[in-house]
Amino acid sequence: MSDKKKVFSGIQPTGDIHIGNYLGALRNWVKLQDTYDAIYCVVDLHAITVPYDPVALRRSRLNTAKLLLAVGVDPSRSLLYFQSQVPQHAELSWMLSTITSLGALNRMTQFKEKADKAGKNLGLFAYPVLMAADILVHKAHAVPVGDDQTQHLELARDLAERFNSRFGDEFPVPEQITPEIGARVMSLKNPTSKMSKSDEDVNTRVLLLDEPDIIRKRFKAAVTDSESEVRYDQEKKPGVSNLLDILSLFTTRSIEDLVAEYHETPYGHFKMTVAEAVVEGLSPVRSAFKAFDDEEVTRIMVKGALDARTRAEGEMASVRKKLGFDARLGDGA
Ligand code: AQP
Repeated sequence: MSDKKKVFSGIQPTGDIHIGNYLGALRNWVKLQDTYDAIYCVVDLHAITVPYDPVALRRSRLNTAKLLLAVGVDPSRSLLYFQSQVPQHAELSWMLSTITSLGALNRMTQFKEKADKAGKNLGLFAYPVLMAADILVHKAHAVPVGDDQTQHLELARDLAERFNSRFGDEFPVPEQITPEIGARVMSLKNPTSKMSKSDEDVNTRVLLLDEPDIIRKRFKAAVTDSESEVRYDQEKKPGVSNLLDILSLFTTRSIEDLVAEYHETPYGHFKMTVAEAVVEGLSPVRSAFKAFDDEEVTRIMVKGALDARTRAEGEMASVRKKLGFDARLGDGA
């Protein structure tokens, strides 16, 4: 095992991955593989907290894994697996739930938003505890996520500290890694809300596997404002600012530089410039996705799950002991 610090993150296999997921989280996943012991997970147990179809889930979890490989998650440098295949996540989640206050869960804004659409169930309410377990089961030091996950990560940090002070030092308190630009990519139709997989309106987002003409169509219909100047002002011009963020991330040019070039460009033309940058930026992802076959991806994920189980089991021994479960099977204790 390496001496590097550990980084953990997960993505739900609910629906298709959009450029918000990519710019806010996945690009960092890929970058961090070089400097951290990287552990990445398709969090399929989280996906069943909202109504779903098991047949569709089977397909979308495999496609999500394939997309992670296509964006550059490299199984020779990172551990990649399905959460449901590593039972230690659920075990630690139960343990952590016993030190989680209902008040903390009641304050979670994502639960309120999702419960309004999907209905309330205990799994959805306890989702942030399972997310904390996902991170802590690997004793991760850092978590690359978009800023919509800040509140959940704070709970994970609280639970690590609470466990350590009650039962003795066990978990590092994980830090959040969020990109400076792209931490919250906004909806193309309602630029004051984040781009989201579960938004009913498909025009709000661009998926990593969208065909070039669909990408152009989405940007053409993107909401801007009634002015005619391309400038960065998140409060007064959220639509244009969001487009500038996206263009900056796909071209690696600074916002300042882009504003200097495009400030007098008509919105229609500017939107097409953004669309073309995204089409070009996503083209290698689309090709890589097509090149993977299902069996190969399944093999990678099975190997990942076996390794992840071994590692999680190694970490759980001292957690169990601290909680008073230190008998070995067969001891009769
Ligand atoms: N709009 C976004 N901008 C930047 N980052 C984002 N993320 C999500 N939306 C944006 C980040 O993507 C990672 C994976 O997200 P997830 O699958 O765990 O679910 P989520 O955060 O709930 O994202 P979605 O796409 O909006 O899904 P639904 O609609 O199901 O809620 C996370 O790191 C997240 O921060």
